[in-house]
Amino acid sequence: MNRTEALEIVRKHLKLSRYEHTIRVTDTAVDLAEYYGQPIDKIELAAILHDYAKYRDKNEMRRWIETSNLPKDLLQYHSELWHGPVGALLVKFEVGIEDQLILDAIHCHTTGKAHMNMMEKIIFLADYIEPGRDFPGLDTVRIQAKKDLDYACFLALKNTIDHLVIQEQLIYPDALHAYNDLLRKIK
Ligand code: DGI
Ligand code: FE
Ligand code: FE
Ligand code: FE
Repeated sequence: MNRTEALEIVRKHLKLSRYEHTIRVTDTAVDLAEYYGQPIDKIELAAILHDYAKYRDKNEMRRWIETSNLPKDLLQYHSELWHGPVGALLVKFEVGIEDQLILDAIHCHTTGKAHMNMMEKIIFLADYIEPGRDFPGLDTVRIQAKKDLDYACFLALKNTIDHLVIQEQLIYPDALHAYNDLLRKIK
């Protein structure tokens, strides 16, 4: 499946603003893939499809989690976290993507996880730093993205977790596992 075909598919599932975000994530991810010598076509496809399930009905997503082998603990956390894992499932069964590296990167793009591979880190980070985003501290993360990928991912997680703590929101364990894993790597 090429870029144009994949974009046509996701366009039908997204609002215009989310589709535009998807294109910016894709351009950012391809740039990082080139910079780090990673497989460009796969990373491009993962980026295009990363928010495929973003607008699925909450009850439908809950049913997918209940009836598939997705982690059941997701149901105890904010439904905003469901579109990555459910997206990976639907990209496989509706879009026909079989490549496990692509599916894994879609699965963990919101929270991260321990021991992320290059493709997972690039998708996770591209989603966070794409030029349409404006979080506090983002300039530093953008600079670090091309200096130290682990440190950039760590900063993205730290900022997100900081924000969630201040908002007194639950933190999904995979986000903490990602934070701990990256902190050990950069120390
Ligand atoms: O789908 P996007 O908006 O492009 O971005 P995303 O998939 O990274 O989702 C971002 C949202 O997910 C953002 O509002 C922060 C939230 N998030 C990330 N990790 C956690 C989390 N929310 C909770 N409650 N717990 C987490 O561990
Ligand atoms: Fe997302
Ligand atoms: Fe993200
Ligand atoms: Fe996104």
